[in-house]
Amino acid sequence: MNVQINLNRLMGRIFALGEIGALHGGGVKRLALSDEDRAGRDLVIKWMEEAGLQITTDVIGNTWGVRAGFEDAAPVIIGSHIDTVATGGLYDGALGVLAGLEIIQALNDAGAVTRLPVGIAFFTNEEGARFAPDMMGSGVAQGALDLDEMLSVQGIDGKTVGEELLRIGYAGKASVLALRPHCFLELHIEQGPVLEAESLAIGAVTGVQGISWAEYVIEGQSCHAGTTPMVMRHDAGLVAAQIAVEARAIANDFGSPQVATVGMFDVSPGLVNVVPERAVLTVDLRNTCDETLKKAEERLNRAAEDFAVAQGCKVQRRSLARFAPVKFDLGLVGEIESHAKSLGYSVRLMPSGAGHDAQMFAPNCPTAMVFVPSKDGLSHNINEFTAPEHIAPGVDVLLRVVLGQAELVSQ
Ligand code: HGY
Ligand code: MN
Ligand code: MN
Repeated sequence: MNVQINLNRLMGRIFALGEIGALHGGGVKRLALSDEDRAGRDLVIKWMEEAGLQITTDVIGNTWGVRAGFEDAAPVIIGSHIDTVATGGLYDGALGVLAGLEIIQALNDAGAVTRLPVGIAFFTNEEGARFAPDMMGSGVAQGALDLDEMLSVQGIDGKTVGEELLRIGYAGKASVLALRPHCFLELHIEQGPVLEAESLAIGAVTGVQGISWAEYVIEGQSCHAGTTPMVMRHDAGLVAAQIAVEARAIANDFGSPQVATVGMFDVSPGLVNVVPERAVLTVDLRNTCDETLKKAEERLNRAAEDFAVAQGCKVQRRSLARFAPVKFDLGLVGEIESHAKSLGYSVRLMPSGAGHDAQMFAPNCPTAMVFVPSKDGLSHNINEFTAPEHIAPGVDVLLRVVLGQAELVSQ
């Protein structure tokens, strides 16, 4: 088969995209709909144009480029995201988009004809770090999230999705559900320790665990740190800390795969000699079992109420994201596993701990993901790293699944 991946070209593009939003000391910050995100989008679209793709942008800024097939039919789509968290790496999301572009380029270089069109896509705000929830663009594109509701979401800096989409010039014309793939495939770094710990090359991903994000706002009363007796205090900071400790206790009591994270924690006025009158924290709970995740949510919410009452404070909970666990297409997962084996790569089935755009496509078309190892299991960290020799097997396997699904007619 002379459809050959050019690993150097792919790595060159990963590093070039990584220049956009590069942080001093390494890592990348390309928060959704920021100037850096716009620049990253512009660069990937330039590469899509150079590859001769038919490019579309939809009403929430999702963008895809399609290479014509022998038949004018639903395309095989390879997608992911190019937005990052504030302490992001070069590979989370970008690898999936640019590996798709590399596969397109390899098809072009070989003059290959596929029966079905093949396309690549990047989705708006996969991370959810600036605007919650995550997987926002792909969720809207696949009917899981309401467009108007998402356009009005206010970010951590007070701007709305709709305003920022217009500002960066990516409020497109294509409607929700305009992207209807034959199947959806995503290559992604594992972002955890499993493949590296087991010295495996490929993860054939069986699905994505359930995700629950909530914001807790606690209202207490500021008072003098020195003169106010402890029994008279309504300390919002204490209640927030108790909620944070309870979140960890839930993860410890439930055991793996239950995880709990307090990612944002803020007390005000935040002064050394003032008892906090207000506190805000976020709690990210995840589990592969939705029933258990619900139990974790219920226990945390009960505890939050009890802590607040005990301190004479008020607590408000706002849901920021709630996605049930998702299963990927068994046939496609099997193809990933068998291609990996026939190529001589070690492979295992595994669930995804992280959320991904693929999970939004799973209800609507056959969908699956390929994982490659993350060094030290690190991601959402500026030291995120996957060596080129660990990327290559993932692209190899993805290429074969794409060729199988799109059906190579000639080359
Ligand atoms: O939070 C997640 O799992 C993904 O990185 N958005
Ligand atoms: Mn990602
Ligand atoms: Mn991420």
